[in-house]
Parts: sequence; C-alpha cells; structure tokens
Amino acid sequence: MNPNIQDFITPIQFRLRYQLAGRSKRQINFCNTCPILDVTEPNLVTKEIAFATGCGEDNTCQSDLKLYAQFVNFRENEILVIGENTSLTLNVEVYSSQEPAYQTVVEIMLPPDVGIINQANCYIHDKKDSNSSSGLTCNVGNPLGNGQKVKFQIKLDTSRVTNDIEKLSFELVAKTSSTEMKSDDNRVVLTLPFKALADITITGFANREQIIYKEQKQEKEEISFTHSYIVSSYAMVALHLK
Ligand SMILES: [Ca+2]
Repeated sequence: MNPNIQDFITPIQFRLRYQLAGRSKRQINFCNTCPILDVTEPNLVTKEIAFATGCGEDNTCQSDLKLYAQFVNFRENEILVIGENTSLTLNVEVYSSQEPAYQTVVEIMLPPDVGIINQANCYIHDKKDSNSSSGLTCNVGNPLGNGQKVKFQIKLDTSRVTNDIEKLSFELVAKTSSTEMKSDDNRVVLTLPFKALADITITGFANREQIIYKEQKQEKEEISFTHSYIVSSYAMVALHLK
C-alpha cells in the first residue's frame, strides 16, 4: 500500500487467479495421471475491499460542512483604505457534522494583485493569465469527523492593489470527496469596498531663474525657457495619475 494514499472512499480492487503448478503449457502429450482443473469453475476471483470509513454499512459518507470566514479587524462592507492598510488577515473556520468528510479542502479565490504572505497549510494555484485571479487550496482534514472544527489564518498583501478598482471580492468554498448534504453553507463571499489614500506633492522649477526684459528694444524677441515639474507620491499604494 502506498503510504501517501489520500482517497479512503474508493474501495481497493483485488484480482486473484489460481492455476496448477509444475505443468508447462508446452506439454502437449496427454497425461492420464496428472491433475486438472475443473473447467466449469472460474479460476479468477475479483474482490473489492472498502476502507473502514465510519460511514455505515452503505459505505457512502454523507457529511455536512459549514464554512465561516471573516477579516480580522474588518466588518463586512467596511471601507478598506489601501494607503493605510497594506495587509489583510483572513480567519477561516470549517465545521463538520454527520458522517466523516474525507479530503476536506477550502478553496480561496483572490482578487487580482492581492498577494499571499503566509499560506498556512495551503498550496497556491497557478494563474491562467495576468488578468485571472490567483487562489489557494487549503487542506483541512482527511477525514474531518463529526463535531470537528478546523481554524486557520491567511495573511494577504494588498500593497500592489491599484486605485482603479472599487472593491475587493474574496470567494471561499469548502469541498469534500464525501457526499455533501447541504452545500449552500459551504460558500462565503467577502467584499471590501476600496478607497485609496494618497499623499501627492508637486514641485516646479525653471532652468533659467531670471529673464531680463530690455525696454528699449523695439522688435519682438522670442524668449524660450523650460519649466519642469516633479510629482511625488507618499502613498503606500500604486496610483494611476491622470
Ligand atoms: Ca454544508
């Protein structure tokens, strides 16, 4: 048996075949004293062995997961001021009731440009392209038994979020390879309205500090000079300036 096996719901199939030992298939001369097998009886047996899942005699695990998620220090729809906050901490809780929930995971879909600081017991999904969301799949339990609950925290980096979006949405779904009895409480969507806090200064300077005007000169004189401006941002967020 592979020690890394994770699927305890699918039974293992065994196939056993028997035959007489010591007689070559190439032996073509008839032997009237040799034993033979009863050709009317099958010499192949297939047997399925199920794991002891704790899910009753029907061998079907009917479980009910419940998912709770919230941001630490943020109520739902509270405005996220990105210039003040460069990280978010997400609290996740999964409760299991009824029969054991095998291969329980929580999938977390993140908005674009939100990074992951600590990923706990999760692995990161690859992005399909630059516009798609990144995500996490978090192993919760295998199995998560009746009455058990698991809590974990994910810390997220919002310093790369730009000010051209109005909200950040996070979707979390609890999944199991057991049969989920009530899936509507397995999904949580958290939305944070977004506000960027900026601190910008503009300074200007000319390449010629003084231009002397000569009053006695009659003809028009074209005077050229260059004025430069420097825009500085002290915000902790990438700003799109117009
Ligand atoms: Ca459920």
